[in-house]
Amino acid sequence: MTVDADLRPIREKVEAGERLSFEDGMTLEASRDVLEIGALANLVRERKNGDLAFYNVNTHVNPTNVCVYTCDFCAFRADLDSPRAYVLYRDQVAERAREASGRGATEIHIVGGLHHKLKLDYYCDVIRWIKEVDPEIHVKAYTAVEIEFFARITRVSHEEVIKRLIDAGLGSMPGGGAEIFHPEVREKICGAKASTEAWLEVHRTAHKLGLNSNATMLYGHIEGPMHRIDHLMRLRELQDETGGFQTFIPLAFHPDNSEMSEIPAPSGMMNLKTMAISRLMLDNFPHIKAYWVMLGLKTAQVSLSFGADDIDGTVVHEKIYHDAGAETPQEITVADIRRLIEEAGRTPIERDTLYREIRRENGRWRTGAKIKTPALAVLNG
Ligand code: V47
Repeated sequence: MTVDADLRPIREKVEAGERLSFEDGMTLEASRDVLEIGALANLVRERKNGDLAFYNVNTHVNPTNVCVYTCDFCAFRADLDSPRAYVLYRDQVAERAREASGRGATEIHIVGGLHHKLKLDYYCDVIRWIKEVDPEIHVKAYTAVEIEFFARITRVSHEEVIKRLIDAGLGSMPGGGAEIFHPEVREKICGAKASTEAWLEVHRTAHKLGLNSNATMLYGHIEGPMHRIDHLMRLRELQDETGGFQTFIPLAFHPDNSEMSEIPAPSGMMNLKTMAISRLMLDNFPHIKAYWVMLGLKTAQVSLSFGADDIDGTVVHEKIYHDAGAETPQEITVADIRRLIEEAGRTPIERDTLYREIRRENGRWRTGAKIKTPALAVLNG
């Protein structure tokens, strides 16, 4: 098979370590040569992270599924008076934290609905209830959409909300709620919630306050190539300014039980291509995550050669994707994760949320040094 000739100038740029332009992104999107795009992404992946593939031991807590917003893609949300509606209070959250702590989890990932009646104090308390059980566990909580909502209902600034959450024990922010930034799409699929500008501003503020965060892109629905490249360019621009993003996670749309259930889920080829293009365009993001819950274990494994260097963690209690028809298991064991990574020809390495190595001895864990990837080794001499 011959390599797509349109990709030759892009290979030259990638080999020279030059930044790709918006037009280059569109050329990648237009190409059907997924293998060459994957090979280029793999080159960048190995330059940044060698053959390491990161995972963590984590669990998810979704404090409530009640949400004032009605985003078309979401199968998780419920109305206030729905029989499916729930809110987790102190005992349930503490129980989840005890379970996670008992399993040796280093991270709890919190994301949920925007409840009509709960106040910011409740969302702070959720973090406190976890920290009371295990002060060592890292709480990665609340998307920029949630923080923007808390600021509005509390009538304080984003900065004030983030400070109060940090005070409660917040350690970092997940990347959800980004969806697609371009207004042509955002207005159609989730027009009511935080705007693109607000999402970016919340992350800018979090980075200024010393928090790291992640970023996502929900693809494979009504968006086109231009919207995806535009999305990646906006993230790259903010990362140039703050350097606070750690990981980018492309999220493949799961249509079941949503208002967009007539749209087919993106294909395996699209998933691999989007992963690889993300790696190539986001030259200033240290990590790209193949979130196995959403991709499936097999595609997540192959993604480790298409730009991804991280596959998230053990997860355990996931609702957002499973409500939308994900057929992946609720949880995988560390042994499964390590085997999956090793079979992909990579070296598994357990990390904490901030990419420090985790060392385990006698059933306890401790955080080691920041992991030395080839990119870090160059930076640190
Ligand atoms: O913001 C919701 C997406 C996100 C569907 O930061 C859907 O480490 C596909 O952001 N089909 C929440 N996607 C999950 C998220 C995340 C996941 C894993 C790791 C991290 C991280 C962040 O899930 C939402 C939305 O973009 N989503 N419904 C659906 N039907």
